[in-house]
Amino acid sequence: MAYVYDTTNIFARILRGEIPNRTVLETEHTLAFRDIAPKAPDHVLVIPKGPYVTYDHFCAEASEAEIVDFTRAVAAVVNLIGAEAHGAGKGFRAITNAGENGVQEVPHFHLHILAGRCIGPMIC
Ligand code: DGP
Repeated sequence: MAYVYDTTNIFARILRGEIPNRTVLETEHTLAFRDIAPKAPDHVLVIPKGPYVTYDHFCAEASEAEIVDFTRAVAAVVNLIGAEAHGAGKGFRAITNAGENGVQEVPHFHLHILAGRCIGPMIC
């Protein structure tokens, strides 16, 4: 599958420093920041710094270093928001929307981390 990355998307602009964000964590290959329209007390978006459109694009084309960095960053974010705000061990939901049927708004792969309250059985 050919993935076409739009360098004007809002997260690309955040990564270039053109738009401010509330950073939770930054590593060599990954940035985590608070969602502008939170759906839970803690709603963090974790994104790779590389130009990947969707989760499957990231899995197919990112380097092992990027994938490991991203995965560990997710765990670090979960720890950070759990410890800081709501007590560790309460749990969270991780969601990624991909493409038209996934109703993806921003075409740069991102994982939503939602925590701080019971999210319910499903989000759609
Ligand atoms: P999705 O539907 O999965 O593509 O969700 C995109 C999310 O991005 C949505 O929850 C709102 C968030 N978002 C959109 N624009 C901005 C922005 O400029 N800053 C931040 N922090 N979040 C944004």
